[in-house]
Amino acid sequence: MVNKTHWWRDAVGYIIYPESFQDSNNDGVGDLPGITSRLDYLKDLGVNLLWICPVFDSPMDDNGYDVRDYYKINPLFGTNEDLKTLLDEAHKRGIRICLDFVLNHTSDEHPWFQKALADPNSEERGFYHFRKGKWVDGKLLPPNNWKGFFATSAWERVGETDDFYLHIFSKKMPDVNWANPALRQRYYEIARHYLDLGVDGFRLDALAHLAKDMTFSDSTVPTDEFGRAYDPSKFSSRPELFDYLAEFKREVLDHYDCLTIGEVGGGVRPEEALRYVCFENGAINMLFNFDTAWCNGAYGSIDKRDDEIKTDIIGMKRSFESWYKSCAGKADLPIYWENHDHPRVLSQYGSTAYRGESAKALATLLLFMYGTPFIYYGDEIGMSNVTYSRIEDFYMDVGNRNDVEEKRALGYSDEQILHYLCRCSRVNARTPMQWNSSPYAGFSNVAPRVKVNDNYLEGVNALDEMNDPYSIINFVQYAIGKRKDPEIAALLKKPWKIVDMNHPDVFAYQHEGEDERLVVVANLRPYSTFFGFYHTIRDVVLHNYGDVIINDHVFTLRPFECFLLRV
Ligand code: TEU
Repeated sequence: MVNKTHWWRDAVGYIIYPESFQDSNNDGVGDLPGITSRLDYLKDLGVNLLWICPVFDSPMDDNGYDVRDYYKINPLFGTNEDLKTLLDEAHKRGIRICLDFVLNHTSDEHPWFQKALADPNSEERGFYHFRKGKWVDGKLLPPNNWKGFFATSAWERVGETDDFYLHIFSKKMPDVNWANPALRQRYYEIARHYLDLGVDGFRLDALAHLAKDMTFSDSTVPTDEFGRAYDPSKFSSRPELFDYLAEFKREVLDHYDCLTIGEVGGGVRPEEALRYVCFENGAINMLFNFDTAWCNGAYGSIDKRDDEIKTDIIGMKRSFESWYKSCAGKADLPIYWENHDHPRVLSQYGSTAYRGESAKALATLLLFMYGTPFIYYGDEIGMSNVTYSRIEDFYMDVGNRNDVEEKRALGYSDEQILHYLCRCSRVNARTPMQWNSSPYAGFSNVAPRVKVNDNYLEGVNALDEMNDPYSIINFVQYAIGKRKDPEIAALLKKPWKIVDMNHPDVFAYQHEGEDERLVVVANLRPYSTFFGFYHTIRDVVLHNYGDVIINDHVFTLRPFECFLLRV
C-alpha cells in the first residue's frame, strides 16, 4: 500500500468534454493535443485537476462511453503518445488528470462482446449478461420488464436466437458481468495500465450499476405505456457491488496515490454514500450524485410550461446540507453544478438576462462551499443552453435519439419535443468551447460535429471576456485565487452551515472560524429581494455589483447579487 496524500482536498477541478474543447487538427472534433494547447489557459484560470470524459477507442454511439478498445486512444482524439504528452505537460504545470473509466459496459464492437456472440461457450460469454427470453402467446419477450436509462427495454435479442443481452444504456453498450472474477481482473489490469502511465485517477462511470439483481426477476414498480419498468434499484448500489469495490481497492487502488470519483446515480442517499467513500473503509474517494443537478423541476418536464420551471432554492439548500451533515469529517465531497449529462447551469439556475451576475453568483456558491469544486468547461465564461431549431441537431446523443422516438410514439409533437430538448438535453452542455469570436468560436477551422452556440458572437467567449475587467472569467479567476489566500483557505476548512434556510430566494452559507466567519450570500432570483444580516462586515472579498445596499442590517439584493464576506 502507498501513503495517500489526499491531494484532491486542495484542488479546483475542471471537467472537459474532449470532443468539444479544442480541435487541433481541424476535423471538427476536439482532441488531446487541443487540450494540451490549452493547459496554460487552465493554469492561468487556477484549476489544477482535470476530469476528461472518455477518450478511448469507440464507435461513438454514446460519444465515447461505449468503449471498443481500452488500450487505444480514439483516433478522433489522437494517439496514445498524445495522452502521454498531455500527462507530462499537465504535470509540468501542476495539473493532475483523471480519466473517465467506463467499467459498467463495453461497446458491442469490443472484441470481448464479439467473441461472446460468436461462441456461446467462450470465456467472454460470461463477461456479459445473456439470458433466455420468454415465449408468451407465440411471442418472444425479453427476460424481464426492466427499462434502461435511454428510453428502451434493457434487453436486446441476439439475432434470431432465444437469447437476449442486458444493456441499461444503449443497445450498443452491453453491460459487463462484475459477478465474474475473470472479468473484474480484466478491468483491474486496465486501471493499472493507466495508473502506471501516470494518470492521477479516474472518474468511474455509472459505478452504482456494476452489480445487478442476478435473479433478473421482473420489477414490481409501475410500468410505462410499453410495459417496461424503470427501476434503478435492480441495478444500483446493490450489496454485492461493495464486495467488488473492496477487491478493486485491495488489488489496485491501494497501490497508487490516485483519486477515484464514482458516478453514483440511481438515487443514492447521503447515508448510503458512506459505504462507497467513508475514510475508514470506503473503496473510493468521492462520489458524484445528482441531488443538486435538477432542483428546478426540469427533469422529465416535457409536460411543463416554462413558467413552471423555477429553482427550489430551499430544496437545493437542504440537499447540500444533507450531504454535508452525512459526510463531513467522514468522507471527501466534490461540489459541482453540472457535468456533460445536464443542461448548462446558467440556464438551469441562472439567467441569460443576467448572464454576468448569475454566472458569478453560481461560481461563488460553488467555489466557497465545502469539498472539492469542479467547474464544468465553459461555465467560467457563462456559456448557456443552445437554441437549436431542429430536433436533428440533438441527434449526436443516442439518449436524445431514443427519447425522441419514445416521445413521438407517445403522441408529443415535434414542437413540444424540440422545446423540451432545448430545456433539458445534455447536448446543451456539449457544444464547442467558445474561445473567441472568429468562425466556430476559435474551436476549429471547420464546422464542428456539435453545432456552436451562436452567442459566441455576442461576447460569450474567453477572449472578449479576458479583455473586460468585469467579465465572468476574470471574476472566476480572481475567486479561485482567493481560495488560495491562506486565511480564506483556513476558513474554508471550518464548520459549514446554511444561513437562513427558509429564505425562498437566497442561498447563503457560512464557515465559522474561532473569531471570524466567511459568508456567501447569493440571491438566486432574477428579481430583487431582502436579506437580514446581523454581522459586522470586515471585508467584502467578492461582489458582483458596483455598490452595496445595506440599511439597518437588511441587504437589498438585486437580481443574482452575491457577496463573499469576512465578518
Ligand atoms: O451516466 C450514468 C447514468 O446515466 C445513470 O447512472 C443515471 O445518470 C443515474 O443513475 C440517474 O439517477 C454515465 C455517463 O455520465 C453518461 O454520459 C453515459 O451516457 C452513461 O453513463 C453510459 O456510459
